[in-house]
Amino acid sequence: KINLKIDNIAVSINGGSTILEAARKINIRIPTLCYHEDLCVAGNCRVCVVEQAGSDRLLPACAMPVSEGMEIHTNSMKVRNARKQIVELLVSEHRADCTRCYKNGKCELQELASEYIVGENGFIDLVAHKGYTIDNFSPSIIKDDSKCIRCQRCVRTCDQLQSISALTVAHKGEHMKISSFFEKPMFEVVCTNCGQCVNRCPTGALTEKTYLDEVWSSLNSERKHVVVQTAPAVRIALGEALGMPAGEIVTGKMVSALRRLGFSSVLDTDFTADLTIIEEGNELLHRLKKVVKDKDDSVKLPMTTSCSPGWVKFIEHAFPEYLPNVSTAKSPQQMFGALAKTFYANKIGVEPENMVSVSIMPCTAKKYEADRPEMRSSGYKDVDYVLTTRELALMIKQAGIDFASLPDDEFDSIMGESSGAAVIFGATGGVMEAALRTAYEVVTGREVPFENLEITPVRGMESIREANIKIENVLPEWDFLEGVELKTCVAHGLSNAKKIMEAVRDGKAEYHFIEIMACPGGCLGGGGQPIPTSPAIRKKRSEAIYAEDRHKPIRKSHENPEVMHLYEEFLKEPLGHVSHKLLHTHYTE
Ligand code: HC1
Repeated sequence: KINLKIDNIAVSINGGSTILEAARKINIRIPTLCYHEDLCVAGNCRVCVVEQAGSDRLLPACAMPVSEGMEIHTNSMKVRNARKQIVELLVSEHRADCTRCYKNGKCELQELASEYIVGENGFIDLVAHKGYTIDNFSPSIIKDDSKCIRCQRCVRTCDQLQSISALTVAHKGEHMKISSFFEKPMFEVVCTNCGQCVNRCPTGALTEKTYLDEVWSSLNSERKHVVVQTAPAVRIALGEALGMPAGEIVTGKMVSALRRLGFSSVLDTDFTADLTIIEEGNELLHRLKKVVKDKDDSVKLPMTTSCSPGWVKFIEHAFPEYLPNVSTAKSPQQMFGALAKTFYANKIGVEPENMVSVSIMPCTAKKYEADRPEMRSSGYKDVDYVLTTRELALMIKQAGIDFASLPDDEFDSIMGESSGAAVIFGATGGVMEAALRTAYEVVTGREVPFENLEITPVRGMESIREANIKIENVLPEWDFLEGVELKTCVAHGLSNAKKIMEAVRDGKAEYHFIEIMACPGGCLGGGGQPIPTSPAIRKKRSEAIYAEDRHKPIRKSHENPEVMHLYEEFLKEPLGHVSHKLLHTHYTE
C-alpha cells in the first residue's frame, strides 16, 4: 500500500494506482475529459491537473501514479487557474453553439465551462477560422468535427475495445483531427455502427442520428398504426436517463410511458428473442446433425449468433470467409419487424402500408440493421425507425411525463409475452444461456432441473468465457449427440470477438456454438444506452437483468405461450417455409 495525502486527507491505496484513483477513493472529484474508465490513459487533455507540494510542476492526475508520502492539492489557486485556461482553450477550439447542440445539457465540456465560468476569454475563436465537416451519411452516427476537442476517447474506443480503428488521428499540431480512412464518410469505412464512440464522446462531436421527428409525426398521423417494440436491455437502463439510479427495473413504467406517448400497440422485442431461441436453437441442432451424423462438410460449425448487428458487420469486413458460420436467424428486432407487418397486421386488421414499426434499442447499430436491404421481407421496411434508449428518454421528457410516478403497465398481447430467457439476451452470455435452457429440454426430453436453470459459467463480465457441456441420455431421435461434449464460447466487445475468430481460424479453438455481442457487457452496455456507461453501471444493469429473469413466471423460451401460438397458427414449424421467408437471411461480404 502507498500512503499519501490529498487536500490534507490521508489515503492509502495499492501501488500503481493513479492520483485520480486515490482521490476518488476519498470522494474528491477531479474533473476529467480524455479519461474514461474503460480505456487506457491518454493524459492529453490536462483538465485533471493537480499540484504536488514541493514541486513547480502540475501533474495529470489520471496518468500520474501515487508515491509514498506524496502531498497533493487538487484545488489550489494554481490548479484552478490552469484548469480554467485549459477549458477556455478547449472552448475556443469548439463550436460552442450549445443551445443548438444535441448534447446541450449533457456535454462534459459545457459542464466544465460552466463550472469554471468560461465566458469571454483571451483565446481567439479557432473554429470560426477553420473549415469543418459534419458527416451525417451514416444511418446511425453523426460526426461533427466542429464539436471535437481531440480527447481521443473515440479513437481509443474504436481501437482498443473494438479493434476496428475506423476512427484515427490525422495530421499534427493545430491541424490534428479525428478522422477516418482517407477522411471518407463513416458510412464508407469499416465502422460497425456500434456507437461505443458515441457513448464515450464527452461533447456533441459524435452523436446518434435521431429519428425523433419522424416518430412524432407518425404518432400524430391519424392514418398510421404505430407499433413499438422494446429491447431487453432498455428496461433496465431507461430509468438512468430519467433521474433514477442504475440497475432500476422500469419495465412497467416504460410500457405506461409508451402508451401515453401514443403508440398504438406496445409490444416486446423479448417475444421475438424467445422466437429467436427456437429458430436459432433448431438451426444449431440441424447443423450438428449434418456435421456429426451425416458428415456433411458443406455445413459449417461453429455456428455464431447473429443478433448483434455490429458483430455481423464486423465479420462481414474482418472474417468474410466465416459468414456461412453465422446463424441465418435474423435478430429479434428484425424478426419482430417482419412479423409486425404480416402476422400481427393481419391479426389486428391493419394494412401493412398503414403500419409504422418503431423499435427502442440500446444500440445505434440497430438503426443500420433496420436499413439493410435484407430487412424487407414483409414487402415493406420491416422496422421503420429505431430509437435508442436515450432518444426514448428524450421523448418522455418532451411529453412532460413524470416517469417516476407512472404506474406499471403490461405489454399488449399477441407479441408482448416473454420469458426470463428472453430478458437475459440483454447481458453478455444471455443468448447462450437461453439457448442452452431450451436445447437441453429438446434433446433430452427432460426438464432442466431448477437449480441448473442459471448457467453461471456463461455469466459475468470476463471478456471471453467457455462452457463445455456433456450431452447425455438423449431422446432416440438425437442419439448421434449422445456423449458429445458441446463446446460453447461467449465473447463481448469486438476486440474479444477478433481474438475468438483468429483462434478458430488458426485451429486453436474448437467450438460448436459461439455467442458474440459487439458491445462490452452485451446490449446492456450498448452504444445507445444512457451516458455514462461505466463498468460499475454495467454491473448494476446486469444484476437487474438477472433479477428480472428470476421474477418471470416463465423462464424458458419454448414455454412462451404466445410463441407456441404463433407456430400453431402461422409459422407451423421451426425452420419451416414461413420462417425461412420472414425470419432468416444470409449476410454478404
Ligand atoms: Fe440486444 Fe437483441 S439482445 S441484440 O443486445 O438479440 O440492441 O437489448 O434487442 O434484436 O432481443 C440490442 C438488447 C436486442 C435483438 C434481443
